[in-house]
Amino acid sequence: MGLTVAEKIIKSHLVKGEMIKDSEIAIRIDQTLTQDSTGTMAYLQFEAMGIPRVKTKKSVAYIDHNILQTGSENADDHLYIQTVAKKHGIYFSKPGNGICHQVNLERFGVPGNTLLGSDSHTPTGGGIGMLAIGAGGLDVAVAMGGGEYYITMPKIVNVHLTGELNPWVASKDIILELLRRLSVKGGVGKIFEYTGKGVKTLSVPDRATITNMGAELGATTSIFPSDDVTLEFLKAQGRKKDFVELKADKDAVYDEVVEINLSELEPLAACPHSPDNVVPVSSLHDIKVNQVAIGSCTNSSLADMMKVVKILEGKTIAEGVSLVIAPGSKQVLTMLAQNGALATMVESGARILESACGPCIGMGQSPCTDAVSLRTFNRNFEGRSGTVSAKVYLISPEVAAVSALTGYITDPRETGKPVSINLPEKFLINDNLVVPPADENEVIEIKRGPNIKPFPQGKPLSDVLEGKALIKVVDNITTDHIMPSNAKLLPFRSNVPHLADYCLTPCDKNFPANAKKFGGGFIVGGSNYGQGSSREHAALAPLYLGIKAVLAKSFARIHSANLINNGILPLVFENAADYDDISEMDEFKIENAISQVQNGIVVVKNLTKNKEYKMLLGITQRQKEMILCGGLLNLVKSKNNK
Ligand code: MIC
Ligand code: SF4
Repeated sequence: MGLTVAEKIIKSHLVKGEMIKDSEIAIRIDQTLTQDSTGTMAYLQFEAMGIPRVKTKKSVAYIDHNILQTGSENADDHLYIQTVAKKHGIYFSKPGNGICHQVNLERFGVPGNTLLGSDSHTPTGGGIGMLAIGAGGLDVAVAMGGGEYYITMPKIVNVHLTGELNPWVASKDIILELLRRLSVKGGVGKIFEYTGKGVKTLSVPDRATITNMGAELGATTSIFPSDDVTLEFLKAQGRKKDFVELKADKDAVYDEVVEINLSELEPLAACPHSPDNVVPVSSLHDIKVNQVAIGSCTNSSLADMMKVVKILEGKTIAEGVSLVIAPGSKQVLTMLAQNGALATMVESGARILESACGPCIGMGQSPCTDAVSLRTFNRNFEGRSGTVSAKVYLISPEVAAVSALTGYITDPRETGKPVSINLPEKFLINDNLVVPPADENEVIEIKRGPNIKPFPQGKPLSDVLEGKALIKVVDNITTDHIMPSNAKLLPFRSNVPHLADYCLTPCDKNFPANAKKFGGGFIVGGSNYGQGSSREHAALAPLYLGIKAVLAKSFARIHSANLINNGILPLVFENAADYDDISEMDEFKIENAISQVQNGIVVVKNLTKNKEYKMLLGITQRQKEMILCGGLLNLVKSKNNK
């Protein structure tokens, strides 16, 4: 039987298990990436493992999230990451060099390699045929130390592309169409592999937009084959030597097929407050726009920027609009400066931001109260922009630029002749903001600012777990709810005790205080609990607050792994109706927890209601061991001691 592209990469990296769907496998990791908002914690954990030097082919530490320096915290954390990277064999991408996923694609990604990143949008690398997966910081730390990465062997979905995009329709519309059809839960346990004649009509940045936002489907990752288009891209980046061809065998077997005829697509928008709330842009006309933001790891390539420039050329943005643009990397920004495009942007009225995540993670540029904000980004969860009442729509760069000019959400097809761009054959290559690691015997002092606090570590599982249902939340709760991120909180990513006071506060502002008052307890969630970001803080803050288990209808992949890595039980209702039965502050008790965990079925007694709930612990033997000893770090340490 033939293999798909994803299966070929998994097969060549398989260290444990068999490629049987739904069974646990472990793969070898070639490259890792971290960014600063998850990286500080990942490197503290790496240090705690006591491994002197990374064992990967390449590990890169990026600075792109925590770039507003309104106090010393972020700068201190950056210095910590820079020195820890230098010491342990990690390349350091300085602030200003760009967004991790954009830079990794341009400068480091290698088709056929595996990449593990402490950021949920790591699958961007699938745009050049990498098997690129997002994970919690601790998993990335283990991979840096040469440890394997465990996943459940995913189902492989064939997204079969035919036809060709019409003018004004963008690759963003392809992934929005998938989100419209499949929802934010539709990709759980799956890899989306793109095939068909439509593939060759898409450039590498187009492909990367799609694999990037595949994260919003809840997918393990997404991947394109590596073909002539990939070769051209790598040549333009002076990296022809990194090219290998990768294609699925003719008789490859996929678990599911999704057909998309590119010629039938139209400009789409994800409406507030979920990336799968997708409608045609044409249905949204007459909606007045306050802010347009162009950039993020989804849409900040040179191609995206040049399309925007062509639309803005010689025009002025609408009176009521603030337009902000963040080119994705130093390479993109320098090329825009050199070819004059930057001047065109500025002349039209755009405000140029540093090459970083910026407004995507609420690091500045929060819009006004009740604003309509159009963003080329990938997430529009409520409050993520920093303005709780803002209504964020996710759209393509074309829709963004056209709407910035009209002041209303505008279908660009109404505006006349489409723009066309020509990209240079050679991109500007200057990696002078990438600091290489030190030689092995060089002595490096690690600089730790006062903001770096010890992180909470799990304890071996007690045999009896007791406490209250401290909070009960609805379906699709995101990690932005569990551990909010914004300009005020991001500087504290290395200070879990501080962050814990904000845990789940968008759902219930009293949650942290109640957790402290009652000495910990339980969280009750709906389905797809913990979707979104990879931030391990969404497990570390509950751990700090004494949370013993989360009872939910289902979990998002990365968050569930983060809970287990930190010794918190992710329990799934066998009977979803039991969820309805629970009231906040009900008293729970789990007896014989150790043997129940070993058996994979845990009975939770609701002492208040005099009921019992059968909960499933669908985790592997290895994960059970982790829970029993209080998390991955304890497990690694106990193995190292042996
Ligand atoms: C995000 O897009 O939510 C982030 C910020 O990049 C996160 C990482 C984080 O929370 O630090 C992600 O996607 O993993
Ligand atoms: Fe940064 Fe936004 Fe991409 Fe997350 S989604 S990595 S915050 S640009």
